[in-house]
Amino acid sequence: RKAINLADYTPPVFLVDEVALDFTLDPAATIVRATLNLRRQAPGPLALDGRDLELLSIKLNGEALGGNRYVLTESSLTLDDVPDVFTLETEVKIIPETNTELSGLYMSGTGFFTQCEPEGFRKITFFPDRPDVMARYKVTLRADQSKYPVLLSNGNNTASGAAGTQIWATWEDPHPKPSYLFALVAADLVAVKDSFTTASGREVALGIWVAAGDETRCGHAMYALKNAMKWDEDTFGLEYDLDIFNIAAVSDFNAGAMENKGLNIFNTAYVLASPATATDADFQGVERVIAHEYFHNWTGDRVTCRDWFQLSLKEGLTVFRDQEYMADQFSAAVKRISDVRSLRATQFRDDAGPLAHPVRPASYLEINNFYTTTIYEKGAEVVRMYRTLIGREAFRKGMDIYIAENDNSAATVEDFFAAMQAATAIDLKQIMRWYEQAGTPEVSFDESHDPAAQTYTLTLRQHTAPTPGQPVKQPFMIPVAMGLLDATGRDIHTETLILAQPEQSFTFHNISEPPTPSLFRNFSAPVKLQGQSRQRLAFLAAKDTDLFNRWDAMQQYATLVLLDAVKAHQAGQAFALDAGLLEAVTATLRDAARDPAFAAEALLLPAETLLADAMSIVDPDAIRFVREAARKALGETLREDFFAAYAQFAAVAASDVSGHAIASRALKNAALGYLSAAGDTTLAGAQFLSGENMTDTLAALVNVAELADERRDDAFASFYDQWRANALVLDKWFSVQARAGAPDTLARVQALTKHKDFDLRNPNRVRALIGAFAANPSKFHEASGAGYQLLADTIFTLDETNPQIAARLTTAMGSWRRYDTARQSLMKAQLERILAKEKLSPNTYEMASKALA
Ligand code: B3K
Ligand code: ZN
Repeated sequence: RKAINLADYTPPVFLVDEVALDFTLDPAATIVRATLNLRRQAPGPLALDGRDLELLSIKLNGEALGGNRYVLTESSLTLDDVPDVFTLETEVKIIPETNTELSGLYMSGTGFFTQCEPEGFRKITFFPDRPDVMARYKVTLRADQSKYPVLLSNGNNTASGAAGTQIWATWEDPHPKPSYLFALVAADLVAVKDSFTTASGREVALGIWVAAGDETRCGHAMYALKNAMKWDEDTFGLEYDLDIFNIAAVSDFNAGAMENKGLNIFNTAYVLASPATATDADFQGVERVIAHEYFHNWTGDRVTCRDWFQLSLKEGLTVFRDQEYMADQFSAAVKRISDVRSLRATQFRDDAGPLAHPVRPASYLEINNFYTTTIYEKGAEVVRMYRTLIGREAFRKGMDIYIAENDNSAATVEDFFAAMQAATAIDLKQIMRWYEQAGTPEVSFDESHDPAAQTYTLTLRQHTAPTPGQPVKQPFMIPVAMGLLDATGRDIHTETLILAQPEQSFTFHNISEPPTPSLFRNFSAPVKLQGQSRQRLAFLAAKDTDLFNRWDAMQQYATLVLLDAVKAHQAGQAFALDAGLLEAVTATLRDAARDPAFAAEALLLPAETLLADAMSIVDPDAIRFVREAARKALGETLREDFFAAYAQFAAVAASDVSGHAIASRALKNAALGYLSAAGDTTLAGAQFLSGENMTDTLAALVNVAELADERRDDAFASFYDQWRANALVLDKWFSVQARAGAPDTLARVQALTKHKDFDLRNPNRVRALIGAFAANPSKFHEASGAGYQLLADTIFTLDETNPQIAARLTTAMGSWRRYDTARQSLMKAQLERILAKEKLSPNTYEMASKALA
């Protein structure tokens, strides 16, 4: 198992200018004929990647080659003696129906689909399967008309025809692209069609291809696509560059979606949505992912990555773009709050454990393991910091330069840096450390006020703990968007400071009274701010003009209070509700009508996982006990207010998915959660029964799931009866049960792994049951270790069919060192058991071995 290192990068020996592919599609034996026009760039042999390919014939400039002219291994085809410019033709056989990895060409439901990023193309044909080889593609597909009437690939459909029972179609993509952006679909699908006129007046034909019957659930995806196309024109001046844009939905998919040029392939979960079947969060997920993949057309496809170490160059930037898009649709503050909530829950956690890696890793065994929240979400934070540091105008200029300078080429993080640097006079050099060093900086502060001089001095310090392979950290360049508040909560000064040294002092003049600083407004850097007193937090929670920091102060306050309660509980003391927390929740609730979306976020207590991350030895049972006790106490104390809020926000139509309706439901369901925690379960039961809206039905079910009695069992039985035929809704049925805090959750999950609708071959189903269970903060960590055993058993079996998903599940045990010694040894034993498995995939090997290191 050999590591690939960034430092070893060498440019390709041969480039491919054009490639013609001809597919005769058959589940058991697909024939792929490839014609490559190759051009030498450097001395050396021609080495092509290829896996699971049966080579049938090979020709160089039209002449058939004998076995003595090439060397074939498990993963490559090498030709030593080749000219500088030539044509290579290969013919291979592949077997889509046995491809369970869902990488390359595979079968799902009604047909053939591909997933080539990052290294799936080498399972289709012999090719230099690396993103810095960009070629123009001409693709012909041939298939049985009765089974696969729809034939799609990248670019434009230039010819089609029929021959007997077969049909064929030729697609040509005028834009050079890396092999990972190749795609084909051959299936029995129907299209929802529309069109979009670009800013310069070109007409683009839009198609969303789904299984018959699903057309009624494509409206939101189509709306989002057109909206995103317009937004990218308005915001970044980026126009779509082909005459056709197709999206095809597939139910077996490892990721959320894929940005193949002109032919995005989507997990059905991010296409299909109707108010009866999808929650408001699902609707937002569809919109976000549709926008994200569309935005890749420029940041990913037109400008791609030189190598996979640069993955964040396209992913971090495109996540930033989709975040900005979503912020422009609803409430920017609420969007920021929910993004930061998940960054802290996932990326901060990874950054603090054995799997921590920089935004640009220096080394990997298996690139599929690096599609992480660090590459994506922390990468987006780095892009955001560029903008915070240089300002919106310069950032837009930097984007224009980046696109213009790197169009139709494979770029690096340095190219992005150079474009931004060219747009500003601020020296950005030190920002590169965010790409190179892993770990979450901790920032602390001291302050002093001099009444005579009327100055206020703020001293900021940064420190970053060691991460694997990086014992000593250099200081980061940290933008600190801040304000100084007077005693009434008014801003007396606002500024963005730059903290670039281990310690730096900033003096502010004309400050007559000691102010209250509000630091890292709108989360201006992915750091942990330490040392805020409760009193300060309570003041900021009530007064800060920055909505994000108001929310954050309340979360930090609640975290401190709940962590104290955990200590008290561990010491055998009874739970007592903190008066300040009660006051803050009361104020939020009574003021909810002003901004219900914000209030719904502010009413949520910090997640169990966040509390866990703040403890030196995680006590999952105490955390759960305390958090539930707090919810119950708040629900009981504020019963009248929660009932009033529930009633006040209940009046929205089931079919309404406007921002206003989403916010109202969020607030109503937050109230429902507290009332259920306080024992008022009839409300949840009634809401479950009356549901015509999946957000409401599911919110009710989540509360009913906590009751370990027949009310729960009846609800799940009736939900199952109603939705058994709808895979995406059935996923929710599995996942709510796996996430429940009820005492019998583990046993129920064990039973569900044997359910007839549980299917290890379907990644959505695996994530819905096993992924959700592994994220259940208390039940997965049940002291017996049976939860770990269940996860490891799944990984064991899954590794043989789908190593990508198996490796992903393994990360759930990455934080094993944070638990008590008993749980530590139980998790460690399972990781060791996985590692000892015969024929373990490199994917899972990398995650298990790094977790144990
Ligand atoms: N680029 C794809 C992810 C591919 C995942 C490969 N394991 C989707 C996206 O980020 O837009
Ligand atoms: Zn992406």
